[in-house]
Amino acid sequence: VNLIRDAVRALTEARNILITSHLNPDGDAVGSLLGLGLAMKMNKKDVTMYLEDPVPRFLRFLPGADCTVHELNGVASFDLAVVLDCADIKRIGAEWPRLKSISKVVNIDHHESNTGFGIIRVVKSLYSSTAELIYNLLQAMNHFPNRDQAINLYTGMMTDTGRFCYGNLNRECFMAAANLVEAGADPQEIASAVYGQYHKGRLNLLRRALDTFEPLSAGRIGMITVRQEDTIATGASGEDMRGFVEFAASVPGVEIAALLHELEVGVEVSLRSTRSHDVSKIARMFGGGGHRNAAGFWCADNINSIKGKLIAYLEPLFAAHKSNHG
Ligand SMILES: [Mn+2]
Repeated sequence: VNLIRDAVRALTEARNILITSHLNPDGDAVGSLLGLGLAMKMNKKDVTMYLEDPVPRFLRFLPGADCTVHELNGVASFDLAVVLDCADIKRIGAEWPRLKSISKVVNIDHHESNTGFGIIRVVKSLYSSTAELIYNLLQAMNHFPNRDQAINLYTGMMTDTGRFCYGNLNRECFMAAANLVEAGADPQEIASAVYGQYHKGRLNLLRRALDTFEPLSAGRIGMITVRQEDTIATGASGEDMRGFVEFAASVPGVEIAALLHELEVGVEVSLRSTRSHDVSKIARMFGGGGHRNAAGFWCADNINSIKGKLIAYLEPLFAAHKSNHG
């Protein structure tokens, strides 16, 4: 079944297209939204690029970022909605019920846990990123990305592969990235815009965060904790914590890394797996989601109670895996 062909037909036939992605948007959400949105605008479509949350500061360099809208009130009706990078339609936020009134919903995603919403589903969990899927979709439309579109798609691929380091990479992914570079995406410029943003507050926050590193369960869990007082004292924000959990994951012996970020209400938990453990399963247990190697969830508990629950959940998993370590 060529589902990409169905999506191509729907996009070709549509006139008013709503394109959207998830809350707390990351590089793949914004990059694939803008990559597809700008390409459809070029194809003379009426395009609304909607995100409930604002584009985070580190992604505002992306061409078209200022064309995103953050509310749908008063916006005309749509004959097609494209939902990107969302395992569940509710991930787009409060406006999700509005999509029921749109005759065609296309679901384009690479989460293994995708619920299968939408009349057309391009859900391929082997892909590095939704941006890579969009690249393939555009190819199937005989649309070769221009520079602005290439920058967006390249950014989506780069961020969802941890700067081309994770296990979700293959030849096709690098070939797509190479073609995007040829179309005008500058790897150095993009990497420096996304990752070269350690302002003083963020550096201070990182120092505090690293100080909290704790090896738990005989070093198989690496935990980093950021409390509210740390963000307040350093003037840093939630997006400044991106990448922190990777430091815990890079400690030898750590199989699962966790970053616990205390919010005004509850705690946001980011998980990374460096081996065979599937952290998306753990995240789903706590009402969140993600991928095998990177996932997350929000929990109403306090830090100590979440820590206890995580350890209680993980220790039996480690016991089951013991034989692998001789
Ligand atoms: Mn993604």
